[in-house]
Amino acid sequence: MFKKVLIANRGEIAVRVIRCLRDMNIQSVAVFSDADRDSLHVRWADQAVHLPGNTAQETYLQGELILKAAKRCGADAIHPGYGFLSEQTEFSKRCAEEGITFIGPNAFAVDQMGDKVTARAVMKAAGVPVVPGGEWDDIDLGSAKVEAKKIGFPVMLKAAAGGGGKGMRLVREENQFESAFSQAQSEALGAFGDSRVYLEKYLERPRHIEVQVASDKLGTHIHLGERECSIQRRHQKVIEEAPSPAVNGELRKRLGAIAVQAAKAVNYDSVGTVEFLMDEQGDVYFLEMNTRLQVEHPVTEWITGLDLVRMQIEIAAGLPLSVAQDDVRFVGHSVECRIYAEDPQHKFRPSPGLITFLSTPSGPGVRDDSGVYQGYEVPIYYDPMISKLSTWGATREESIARMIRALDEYKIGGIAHNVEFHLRLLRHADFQAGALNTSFIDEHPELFSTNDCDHNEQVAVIAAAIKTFRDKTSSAIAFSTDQPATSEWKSAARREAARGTH
Ligand code: MV4
Repeated sequence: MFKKVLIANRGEIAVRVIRCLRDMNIQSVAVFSDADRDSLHVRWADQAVHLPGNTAQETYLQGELILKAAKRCGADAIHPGYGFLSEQTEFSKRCAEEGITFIGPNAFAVDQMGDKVTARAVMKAAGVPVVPGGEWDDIDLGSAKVEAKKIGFPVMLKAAAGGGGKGMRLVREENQFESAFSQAQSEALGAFGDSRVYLEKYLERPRHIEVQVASDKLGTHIHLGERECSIQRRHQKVIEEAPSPAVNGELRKRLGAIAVQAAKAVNYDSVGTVEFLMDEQGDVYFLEMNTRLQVEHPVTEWITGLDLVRMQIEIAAGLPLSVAQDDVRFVGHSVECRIYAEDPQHKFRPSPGLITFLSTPSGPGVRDDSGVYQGYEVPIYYDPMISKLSTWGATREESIARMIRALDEYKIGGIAHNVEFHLRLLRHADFQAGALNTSFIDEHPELFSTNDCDHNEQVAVIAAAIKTFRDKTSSAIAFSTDQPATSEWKSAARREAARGTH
């Protein structure tokens, strides 16, 4: 096993990895930017190395500086977390050259899945259902239009080098196709240096369902069930849950088998996620594979009792998977809310700044993966996610009830945040009914109204407090005519003293 691991990341995920390393008796090395000098991951790590600068580009994306730090500290492995260098094969290859283990999948698998056209082709060949569509290296407009007509409008144009919602374009009608196609090509070239685009049948209001897989370096592949991630905003997930309310035992087996097929097809050898879209008929299609640990991994940990970071580290060290498919049991239900320092009332604009007060929830079935503390200043330079609150319950109803209780307990002062917004989502009848799709937030503007009972209740409580305060102070004033108000204790003590008793 590794002796010392460097975490090439920041915030809650760096803290999450450090906690696991402590559980495993492995030394940890943090790296930090100027803005992250006082961050939690720096405090928790056994060692920390400064990377000068503030932006991600200057710091957490500087592969060579990070490798140098790892070598200097004697780290034998690097954990990339998510984002930053986690899916950059140039970096993982450099780690190998320097004799440092990259805790993640092999570069071949990452590259195959990183190119969305290749991924589609590999998945098709492996018998995995993909969205009806087509992909080309170089195609003229006329032929592309013929293909689009065959698929049937609306269609979606996507950049081969894109993913995660970048470089997508919806084409509703045939007469818009030509301009959309050339625009998509030039946009793709500008954004990714690669003009290749592909075409898919556009699915209306799909659900986003993803399957967690784990594969070791000995060729064993298992799945750990699905997560429902349909509650998103601008391709940022907001709430995730496991299991999906739209997946029964039979579909879970089928999705799991497909995800394992996908992992096998690219010789996957780490923890990873196979994303699917489910249409309104309940049909599922492969979308993309994420070749990293994901933000929402805690909900899978809750229902399986497994530690996904530990699995990832053990796999990277060459150990066989610690569980067989038949040992994996799904118990109960879990929900996760991403707590962001952003203002839902103002188009979710980021709200960095000093956290003047913080009181976080706990108790039965509650977990808070946080990267902040009271007195911490949320920097302007990075993603404004400050914590992930997750709950477990025996049923979906229980995990939601616990989440509502936990959100009620969550008190954050000094910055705008989305705790109230989460409460409105969780209390929404359609959410509680499990009637979810990727347009949920856009199609429910009432989630943004401030004139709800929550607000009125707060006004009533504040009014009652003011009245009580006034009643008390006015009786105190009655004792001492034109003197300033004196406490009733002091007044009582003075009266007693005047009477000469003890
Ligand atoms: C789609 C789609 C509908 N039809 N593809 C968005 C993120 C990227 N990974 C793929 N995305 C979509 N692809 C077809 N053929 C709708 C989306 C989509 C979406 C997908 C998952 C979660 C949220 C989404 C929000 C808007 C659009």
